[in-house]
Amino acid sequence: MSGLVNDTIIALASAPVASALAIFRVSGPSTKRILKNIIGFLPANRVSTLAKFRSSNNKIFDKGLVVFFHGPKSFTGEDLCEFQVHGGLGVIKILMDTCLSQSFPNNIVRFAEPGEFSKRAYLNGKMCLHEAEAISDLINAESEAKVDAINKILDQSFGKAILLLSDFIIDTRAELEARINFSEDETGFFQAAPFVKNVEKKLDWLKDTIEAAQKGEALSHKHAIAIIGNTNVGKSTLMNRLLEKDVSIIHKLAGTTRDIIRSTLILGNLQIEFFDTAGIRDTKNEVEAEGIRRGLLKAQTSNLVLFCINTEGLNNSKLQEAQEFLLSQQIAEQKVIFVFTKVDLYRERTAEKRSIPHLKNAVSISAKTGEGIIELREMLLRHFHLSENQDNDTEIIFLKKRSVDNLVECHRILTACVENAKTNSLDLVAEDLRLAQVMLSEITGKISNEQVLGKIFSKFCIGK
Ligand SMILES: Nc1nc2c(ncn2[C@@H]2O[C@H](COP(=O)(O)OP(=O)(O)OP(=O)(O)O)[C@@H](O)[C@H]2O)c(=O)[nH]1
Ligand SMILES: [Mg+2]
Repeated sequence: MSGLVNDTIIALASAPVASALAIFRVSGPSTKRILKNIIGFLPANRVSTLAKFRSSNNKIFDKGLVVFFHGPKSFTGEDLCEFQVHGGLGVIKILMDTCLSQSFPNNIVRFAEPGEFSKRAYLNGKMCLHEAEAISDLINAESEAKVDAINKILDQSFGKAILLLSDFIIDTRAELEARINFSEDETGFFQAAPFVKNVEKKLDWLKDTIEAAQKGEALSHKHAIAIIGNTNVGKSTLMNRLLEKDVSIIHKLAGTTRDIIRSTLILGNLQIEFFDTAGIRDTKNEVEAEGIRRGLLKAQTSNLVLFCINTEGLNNSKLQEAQEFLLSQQIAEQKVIFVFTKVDLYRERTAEKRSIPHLKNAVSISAKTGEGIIELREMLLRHFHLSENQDNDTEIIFLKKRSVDNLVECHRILTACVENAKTNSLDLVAEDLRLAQVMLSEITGKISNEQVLGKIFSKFCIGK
């Protein structure tokens, strides 16, 4: 991306398809000149003005609204104007060509690169980097929950909290530098206790914010959940029960499901794609064996695996066998929920109540009666850091992964910093604070390099 702010950039801000209206943006030093050329006058600042638009060969090609924003009070911080024209491709082409005809060697007018309007806004101090990213996310947000989570970033409270934390770090660093460079006679003793207390408060905020961002992160993906287990344990019945529709064939014969059956469910704002798979068993049937292979492959790449085991005959050694099987398939147990199935039958047949092995990541269900299904749904959501009865007050924010990673790293560094403060290792505390500050400033973009910025903004829409 060019860093030449002398260039005036133009872009279609609405979709490049024929439509009733289109919005076309111009930003940079030639904006006024372009405007005067097209509509014959400079409209009042920030007032929507009706005008006739003339092409470079002085023919009227459309009539519409135009809004001029005098820099620096504009989105980009530069002179900026927005044309509202009829959205036919011919009109848009003439408007583009007319703008481009105003390009001169020292006053270039050119098409904007993706994200270039936002990059200029950021470079001109109109917004922090995380806010520019939030706007780009807002454009791509497909659900109401995600829009809410992004707006929590755009309302600036997050940015203010980061700045407060940053200021605290800067002040403490300045104090520490003085103590490192001057004697204690001159500066007095470092008061570790109030410092530690203060940092611990910041750590609490960081922890809450990271959790809120992890919840937000969960909103943006389709989560894949594979249902696996031996034949006939009730995988397809569970699939149908979870989806509340008849997607998989259920039959008392073992080996019913062969191909992977997929179906999507919206659960507590999450988009979940369930995959019912072929029951696992030794088989000479090549078609069935291929189905099993595909099912296990899907389990390996899924975000979560429901490993179904028939409650009847279940004991600790069966469970251990299952755990060893997961290991052999390279399926991490952290992404597995053991689902003990057909618990209704088990209850009927087991006279003395043998206890079902107790595991944190296990749930007993009956897909037939519905027992345990609510609990299972809650476990799925908890796995993705959400709960089914997510009320609106629960803090969910949406941040880019790079920002969440920085918050996590900042939390780790400040935790180490507390330990170093307790042992009065001031050099180490100062270094921890420096590193923590770098993490924060990368989020807001107060310190960043051109290469990183180029990468970030190139993923934006053109015209934004
Ligand atoms: N009583 C009872 N029967 C169940 C339950 N879940 C499944 N079944 C029965 O168990 C049999 C097998 O169910 P499926 O859902 O087809 O089992 P599966 O694991 O998909 O089997 P494959 O596709 O062959 O691997 C069917 O007769 C179901 O009606 C349950 O919770 N309770
Ligand atoms: Mg099945």
